[in-house]
Amino acid sequence: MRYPKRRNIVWLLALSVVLILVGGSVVALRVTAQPAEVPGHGMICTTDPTSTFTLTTMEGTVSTPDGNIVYMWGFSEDGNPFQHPSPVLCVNEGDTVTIVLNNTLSKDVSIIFPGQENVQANGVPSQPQFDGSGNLTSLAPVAAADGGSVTYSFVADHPGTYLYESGTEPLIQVNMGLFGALVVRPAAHSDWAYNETVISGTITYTTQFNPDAEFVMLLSEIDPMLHAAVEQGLPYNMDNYTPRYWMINGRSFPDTIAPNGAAWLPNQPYSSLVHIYPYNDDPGAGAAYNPYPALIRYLSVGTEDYPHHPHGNHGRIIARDGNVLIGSGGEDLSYEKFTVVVGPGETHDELFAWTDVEGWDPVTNPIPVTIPQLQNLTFGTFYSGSPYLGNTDQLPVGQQALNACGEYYHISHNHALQQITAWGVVLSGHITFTRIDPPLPNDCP
Ligand SMILES: [Cu+2]
Repeated sequence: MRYPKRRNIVWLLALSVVLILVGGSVVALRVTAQPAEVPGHGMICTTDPTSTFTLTTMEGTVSTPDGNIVYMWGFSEDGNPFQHPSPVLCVNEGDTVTIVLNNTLSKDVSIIFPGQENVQANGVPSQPQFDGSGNLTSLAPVAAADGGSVTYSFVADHPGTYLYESGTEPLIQVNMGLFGALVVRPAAHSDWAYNETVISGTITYTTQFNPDAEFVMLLSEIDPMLHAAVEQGLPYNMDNYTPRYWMINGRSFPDTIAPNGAAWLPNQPYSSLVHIYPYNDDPGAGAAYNPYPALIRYLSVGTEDYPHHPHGNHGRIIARDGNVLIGSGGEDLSYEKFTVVVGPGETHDELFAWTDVEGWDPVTNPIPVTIPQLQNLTFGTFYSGSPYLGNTDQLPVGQQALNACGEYYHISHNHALQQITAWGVVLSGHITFTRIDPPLPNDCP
């Protein structure tokens, strides 16, 4: 899944038309118009054959679900317009990664790459910067304000999920949006998260995942008063720092579940809907055979722990901060978790599969309770009218239905409930959904 490095009108129009036609949700969505495929959901990688990226600092705005517009900064790649968050850069283990930072802002900016070793800046080791009085001014050499440039490079030695972010006034600049995700894929297995195999008794454990089900959850927060002060060039007392918005991949719920590239979110291209279908390890199951889990890459640039919990099934944490969870003797240290607590600056990789444990079926295995009559039910717009996966049924007259094909939806959210708000509006912020489609083949859009 590659993100086109140069967008054009034709591509955007074609995407808009396709998104409208399919109602916006979509494992099967494949944009055939040039220049590249853009899936409706799932991680969108920005790649380059030589792993060379030109990041330019940009000003822009994002919209929030309470109707607000917030001034932001961001890194845009290769002449693209402002986007938030900055692009997901994907490289392969062993690549020499080159990042050319061009700074258009009126403040010095730098980039740090937590987890990468021997980072060079303009050919010399990237190190913290100090002024003449010995005060720390930046965690890395800067691209000077108003047109400066600096080139960072490193060898991506370790597969994993990492951040890249501003190392200059990071409390302000990261909150302003100068951050993104960096994914390093194992050289030998692009569909494994890490190289290692663990054999524990009769169980062989690898980090192989379904490449059509790879997701990023980049968690962040915004203090809009800080952003207003920066926009107006005014000082801001960071003692007053108060986040009001919480974002996943740069959007607050319900925008989080809109597709990648949604036309009404022109600067916020990344969906965070986890769109999967049931786990099935029976090789005789035909198209329903789905033996590899989804991979969800959690990252946080917030200022406090975010206890994120996907409902429906536990996930298996396989790595933290780019370190696969294997002991020194090769033992499997991965663990199942209901709530993934992602601390500031951390990354957690999770394998996630939805298993149809009970296998309820209206004919062969009906639910052993009487379903109340229609007029005695209340339900949300994502209910299909039937409790059975893949079935749709009658809804009350006038009920709006956003369910497409009898799929299930599970909420997936931050359990610090004050953070599922948008400046006081409840049920926003750090919420997204897991969408489980009926097994393939299905007629889901
Ligand atoms: Cu919950």
